[in-house]
Amino acid sequence: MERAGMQMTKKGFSFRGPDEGVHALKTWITPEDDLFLVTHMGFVEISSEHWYLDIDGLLGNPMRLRLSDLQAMPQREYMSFHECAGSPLAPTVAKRRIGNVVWKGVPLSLVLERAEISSDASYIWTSGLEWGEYAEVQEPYQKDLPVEKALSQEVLLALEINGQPLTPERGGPVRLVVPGWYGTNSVKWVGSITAANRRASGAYTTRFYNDPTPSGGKPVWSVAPESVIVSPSPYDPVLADVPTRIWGWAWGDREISSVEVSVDGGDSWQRATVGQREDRSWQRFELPWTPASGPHLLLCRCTNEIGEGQPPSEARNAVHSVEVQVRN
Ligand SMILES: Nc1nc2c(c(=O)[nH]1)N[C@H]1C(S)=C(S)[C@@H](COP(=O)(O)O)O[C@H]1N2
Ligand SMILES: [Mo]
Repeated sequence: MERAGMQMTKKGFSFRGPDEGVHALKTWITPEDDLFLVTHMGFVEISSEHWYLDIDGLLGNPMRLRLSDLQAMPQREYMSFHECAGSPLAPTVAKRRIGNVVWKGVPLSLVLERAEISSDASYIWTSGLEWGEYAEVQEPYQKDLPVEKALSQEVLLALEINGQPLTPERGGPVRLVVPGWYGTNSVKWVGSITAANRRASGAYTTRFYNDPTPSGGKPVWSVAPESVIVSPSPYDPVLADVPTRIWGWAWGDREISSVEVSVDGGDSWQRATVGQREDRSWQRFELPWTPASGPHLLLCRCTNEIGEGQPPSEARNAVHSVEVQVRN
């Protein structure tokens, strides 16, 4: 995987995110500084001149694209929430690493069409350029997508986030972005794409990011419905008998159709108003609230357009709660 003109920084797993967690996410578009960062084996730095992308496997026209080749192709913008699935070693722990951003790049479908993808291809494998160790595994960061998702218009080889070129930490100069699917699928520092007729067999698609179910592993792909309370936070002063509002974000691969909020620890629920979504953005919800003094456990839960909801606990999309002290 190692390439000329490339080096790695901060070797090993690292996570960075706002100290206040979801309570920092007050704006519709999440600024880069408030957007979480994750890497398993370290960050890659590679100059634009040295970067290239190899495309091979089940296709008629294997090719190597340089950055200037990609820049010369049609690009599109797409707004999407961006969410980390959490640790693959603890897949039922809710981490709530989330943001909402605008990506810009070349649709992967255009590249695959130009490479004359074969009708025998059923999966698209992508690999990052880095090397190193994670959880005692030494393997490239390789992921796969069913070809139907890979060819859908929202999947991009992204060059920009929120109108700015991708930084090295963000996966620049080019990363894959798979809107609607967990962040693990959006391979940073992408260096190769392979069309195949089976799933990728590496650790990042089998051991990690493959939820155990009674009928076998379920790949961590499409994002399940989830919602968080942004405000009030546990640190906000909330005054008794003063009208305020409870608000937050709800998202999922499918559109969210309803959000309910509880101000009494889950004994009773009220329906919040839910805003629209753009592309695959998150949606804002809000409920007016005039609190009585004392402690309150606030919860929110959402349902998507096909009736899927959030489990109360033991899941990456478990119901979120916030404890607030309401004072006189
Ligand atoms: N090459 C590579 N791509 C990667 C990862 C990685 O470790 N290496 N981590 C993945 C995970 S788990 C997540 S959540 C997102 C994080 O993207 P971000 O740092 O831009 O938020 O990148 C994904 N893509
Ligand atoms: Mo992640």
